[in-house]
Amino acid sequence: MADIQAKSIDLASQEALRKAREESIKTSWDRLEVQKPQCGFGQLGLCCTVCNMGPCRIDPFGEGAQEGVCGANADTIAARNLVRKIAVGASAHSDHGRDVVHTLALFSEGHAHDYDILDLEKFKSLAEELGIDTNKSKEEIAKELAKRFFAEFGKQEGELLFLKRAPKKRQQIWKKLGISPRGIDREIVELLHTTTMGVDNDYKNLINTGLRCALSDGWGGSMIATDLQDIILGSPQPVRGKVNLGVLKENYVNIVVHGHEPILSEMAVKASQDPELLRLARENGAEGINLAGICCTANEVLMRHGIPVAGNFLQQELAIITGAVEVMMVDVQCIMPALQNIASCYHTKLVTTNPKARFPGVLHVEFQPERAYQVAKQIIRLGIENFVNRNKERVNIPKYEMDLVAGFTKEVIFQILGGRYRATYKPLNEAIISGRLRGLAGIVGCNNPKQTHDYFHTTLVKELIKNDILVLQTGCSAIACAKQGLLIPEAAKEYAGKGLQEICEAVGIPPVLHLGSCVDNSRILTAASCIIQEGGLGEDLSDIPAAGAAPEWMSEKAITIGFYFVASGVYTVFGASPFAVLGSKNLTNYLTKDLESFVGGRFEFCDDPLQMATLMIEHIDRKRKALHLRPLMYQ
Ligand code: SF4
Ligand code: MSK
Repeated sequence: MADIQAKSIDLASQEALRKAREESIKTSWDRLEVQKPQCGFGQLGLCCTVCNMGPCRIDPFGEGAQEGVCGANADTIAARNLVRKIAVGASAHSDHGRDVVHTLALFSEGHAHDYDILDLEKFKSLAEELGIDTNKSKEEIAKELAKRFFAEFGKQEGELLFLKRAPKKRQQIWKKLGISPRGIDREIVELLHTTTMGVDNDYKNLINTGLRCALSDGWGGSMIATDLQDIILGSPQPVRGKVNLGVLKENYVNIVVHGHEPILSEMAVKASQDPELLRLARENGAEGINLAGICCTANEVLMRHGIPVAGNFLQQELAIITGAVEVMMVDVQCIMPALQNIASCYHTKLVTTNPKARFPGVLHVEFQPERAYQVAKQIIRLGIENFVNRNKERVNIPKYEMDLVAGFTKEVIFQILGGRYRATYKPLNEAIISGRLRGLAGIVGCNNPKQTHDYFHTTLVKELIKNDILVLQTGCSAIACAKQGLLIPEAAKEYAGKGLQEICEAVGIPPVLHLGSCVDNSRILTAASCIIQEGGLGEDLSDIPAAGAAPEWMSEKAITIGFYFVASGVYTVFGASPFAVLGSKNLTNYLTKDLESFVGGRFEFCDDPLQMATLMIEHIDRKRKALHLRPLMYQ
C-alpha cells in the first residue's frame, strides 16, 4: 500500500483509493500511470499545433530541429503556448462573471424571483463607487449596475472600472507599460489573435499581451463575479464547517455540488431544507438530505452557509467511489470527464446543469435563473428517488472529517481587525511594521496527480505560518489545508510562530484564512490594495512583504491567476514543474528575472515545498528590508 501513501497524504483519500483498487475502479492516478512517459516536448512547451503545416517540435538538446516549418523558434512556440492558456483561464473566470451579471440583470427586470439583493450595504457602496445614483429602487440600481458590468466585457477603449481600486502607483505602472486592460472580451480575443500563425513572433511582446489579458481577469471578470455574488447571495462571514469525505452521511440522501458557479448551488442549499423534499427523503428510507460540495462550488456554499466540503479536485472521483452519493450535480470547470464512467459503476446519477458543460448520455437538467429554485428541487428530488438504488454493501465512507473556519473577505478582515465601527487594516499593517508578523502569503490552486495530493499545499503553508507569515488561501488549496486542521484558530498554537500566534489569539482567527473560491483570488488583490491605502507599507502592491504560490496547480486558470498576481507586482512561485516554458531559456529568464524590473513581480518555478517556502520567505525579507521595517520580534 506504499504506493497509495505516495498518491495522497490525506487518509480519507487513501482509504477511498484502497476501495477503488478492490473494486477495480480506475482514477486519475491510474490514468496518469497509463500516460507515462508524458510527452517531453509538451512538458517543455516545445510542441506547436497552431497550424496545419505542423505539428512541429523543437529539439531541446539543440541537435535536431530548432524551428518549426514556418520558422517559429522555441521562444515563440513556448510563449504562444503559454499565453493561450492565459486567454482560456481568463475566459473561464470572466464568463462565470458574465453569468452573474446576467442573473443581476434578470433580477432587475423582475425575472429572477428566487434571488434578491442580500448585501444591501455592499450593493450601495458598489453603486456609489461607480457613480450610480442610489436614491432609486434596488431594481433600478441593479439594472444600472448590470448595464455597466455587461459593458466591461465588450468595451473597446478606456480602462476597466475596477483598475481604480489598485494603488495609484500600480495604475501608473500598468499605463506606462500599456497593459491596462480595456474590455475583458477584447483582451481575450486580442491575445488569441496574436498567437495565431504568423502574427506575434516576439516572446516578450506575447507575454506583455498576456499580462494585460490576465489583468482583465483578476481586476475584471473575477472581481465582478466576486462582488456581484456577494451582493446577490450575501457576503460571507466567518463560519464554522467540516471538511473531507467523512462529511458524507450513511443514512442520508447525499447530494454533492461540484464546479464553480454558485448561482444554482445556492438554491440547492435552500431546496435541501425544503419540508416537502425532506418528507419525501424520509418516505424513501433516508433520515434526511445531506448537501456537500467539491472544488469551488463547495467553497462558495461553505462560505455562505457552512455547507460541508467533501473534498478538493482529486477527491471528486473518490466521493462517488464511497458508494454513498445519490446525485453529483455539476456546473462548470474542473469537472473530470471520467466522472460519468465512475458514476456508472455505482448508483450515482451525474447531472449536468449548464448548457456549456455537458457529457454524452448524461442527464441534463438545465439551469435557468428564472426558475432556479424549481430546477434545484428537481435535481434534489432525483437524488431522493435514487436513494433506494444505493447498494449498502458497497458503501464505505472514510470516517475522516475536520473542522474549519471559512468566510474571510476583504471586508471581514477590516472588521475583525478593527471592529465593526472602526473597521481598519491598521492593526495588520502595524503587526507587519513592528515585526510581529513577517508578511503575507497567498496560496492558491488545484491538485495534480503528478504530485502527492495535498502534500505540497500543507507542507508549504505549515512552513510559512511557522515563520510568522499570515496565509490567505482560496480554491482547492484552502480545502487541502483545512483537511489537515490548519484552518481553525487552535492551529495557531500548534503550528504558527510566536508573532502570528499572538495575533491569532488576540482576534480569534486561524493562521490560515480561507478567502473563498478561485474567482475570489480577486479578494486578495483588493485586500492588498487596502493594505497600501492604510499606509506604512509602501506605495505599490509590489512593496508589501508578500508572496504568492500555486503549489499543485493543474488548470489553465491557475496560470492566468499567476499572471495577474505577477502583473500586480507579486512574486509568485509555481510548483508542479516542469513548467511548460523551460524549453525556452529566453522565455524562462524573462518570466523569472526580467519581469520584476518593470512590472514589480516575477515567477519562480520550484518543485520542493520547503524550498518554495524558503524562496518566499527570502523575498518577504527583501521587501521588509527595502521598507526599512523593524527586525522581526521572534524569529
Ligand atoms: Fe509548425 Fe509554425 Fe504551424 Fe506551429 S505555426 S505548427 S511551428 S508551422
Ligand atoms: S476548483 S481551478 S481545481 S483550485 Fe476552483 Fe480547484 Fe483548481 Fe479547479
